[in-house]
Amino acid sequence: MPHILVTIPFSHFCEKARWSLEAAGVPFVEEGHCPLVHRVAVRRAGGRRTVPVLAVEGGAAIDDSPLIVQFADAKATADRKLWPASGRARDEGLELERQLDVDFAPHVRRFVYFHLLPRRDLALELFRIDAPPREHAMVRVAFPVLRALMRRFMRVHEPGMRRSHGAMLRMFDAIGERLRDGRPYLLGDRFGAADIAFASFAAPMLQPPEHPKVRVALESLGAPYIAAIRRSQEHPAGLFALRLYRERRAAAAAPSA
Ligand SMILES: N[C@@H](CCC(=O)N[C@@H](CS)C(=O)NCC(=O)O)C(=O)O
Repeated sequence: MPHILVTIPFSHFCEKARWSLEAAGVPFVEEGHCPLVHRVAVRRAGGRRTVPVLAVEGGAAIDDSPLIVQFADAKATADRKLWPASGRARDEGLELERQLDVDFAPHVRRFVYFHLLPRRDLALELFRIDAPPREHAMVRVAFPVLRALMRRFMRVHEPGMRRSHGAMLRMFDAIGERLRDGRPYLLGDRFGAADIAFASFAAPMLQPPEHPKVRVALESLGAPYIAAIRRSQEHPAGLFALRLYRERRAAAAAPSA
């Protein structure tokens, strides 16, 4: 059996794991699920609660994206490594990843869910992506309950959304600042895991056309979300992430020679 990546396919944490495995050239099969129902699959795969979970062929489950990235990095050949081998650059990269995981990704998610969850049609369209049809049918029926639970678990409300918007913009500025010296990637000259993490987490605010799972017609999103996307797309950090999707995302997905 190959490695299996259990996901909620549209999730930005899952995109980070998927892109990392692909960039490292680690083959895997993805198993997508709908939100909340995913917990059954997560448990079955040996994880605790969240996706992504990588059920390693013949091994234990890895249920945290930084550890999945480290697994991918360990398997990668020298030309596809995701982290510098050692030293200051590696520590700096791991610290940046931690900041993105903690201080950025959850804020993007809360901002997006605040605008998305009132829209049953759109939310269900996203939940449908690569999910088992039976699961999606269940989620359709249970949508009002599911939505209430998601709002509660992620504290999706107006003041929270505003705080998250501020935190998100601060990270865009910090990333823009880091790139001001003209470096092509976050740690310098080499593309790697920090770039993948930022681009994956920023994707819901940028809607890059190269995203392997999510295709949303921008016009369907509602004015405040569209305005935030437009601003992000013009921000230096947004332009950087869009470039990574354009230049690196399809290449990562292509089977290695
Ligand atoms: N620290 C985890 C966080 C992953 C995470 O928050 N995953 C979300 C999807 S975006 C999740 O599974 N949420 C559902 C839940 O908490 O039940 C990682 O980096 O893998």
